Amino acid sequence: KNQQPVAIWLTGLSGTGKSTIANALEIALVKWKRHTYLLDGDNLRLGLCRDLGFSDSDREENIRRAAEVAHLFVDAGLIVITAFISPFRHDRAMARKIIGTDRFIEVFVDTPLAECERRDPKGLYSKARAGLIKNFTGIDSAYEPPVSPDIRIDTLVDDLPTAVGRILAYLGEEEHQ
Ligand code: GGZ
Repeated sequence: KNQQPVAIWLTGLSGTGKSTIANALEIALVKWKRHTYLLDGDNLRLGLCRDLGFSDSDREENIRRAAEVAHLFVDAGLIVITAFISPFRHDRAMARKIIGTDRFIEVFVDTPLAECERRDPKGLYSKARAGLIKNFTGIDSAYEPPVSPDIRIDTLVDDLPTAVGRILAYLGEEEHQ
């Protein structure tokens, strides 16, 4: 049986490694000869969502548009990988509804805030602490962790190949249902 098209929805704080996991997962799926599309803030916030900032309502609209685009690509038969902070449960539930409950795989990329701040690859946390960036997730804007994600990746324990392997294993299991 062929792999069902799905959206693999990564959620987690800035600096958890969502994009790194998304990229590595895409490479692995292409090796499996799957057609994939990766959606993230880098390709959406520069174009389709360039009018949006980081207020709660702008994030909601960002996630709504991302989910609608993901839905189109899933309909076209692609495996869509998304890498948005998507901090609010309500917005992730909306994304699940838009894409289709049975075609939405929620992956919680779980890294403690203190570790994200320690890594701070783009210096954004220190800017947020200094008040130079407002509404920064984890500092002065909430992150609501998933209550029952399909997959949880603990980046303090799981290295990149392990994380990708967990997602691939989940997809493989789905395939045999
Ligand atoms: C969170 C922000 C903010 C604020 C700019 N809060 O680590 P990054 O840089 O590359 O990823 C973050 C990205 C988050 O965009 P998303 O579209 O994923 O967010 S959401 O799902 O909440 O709509 C970060 C950068 O944008 N960034 N300002 N205030 N992240």
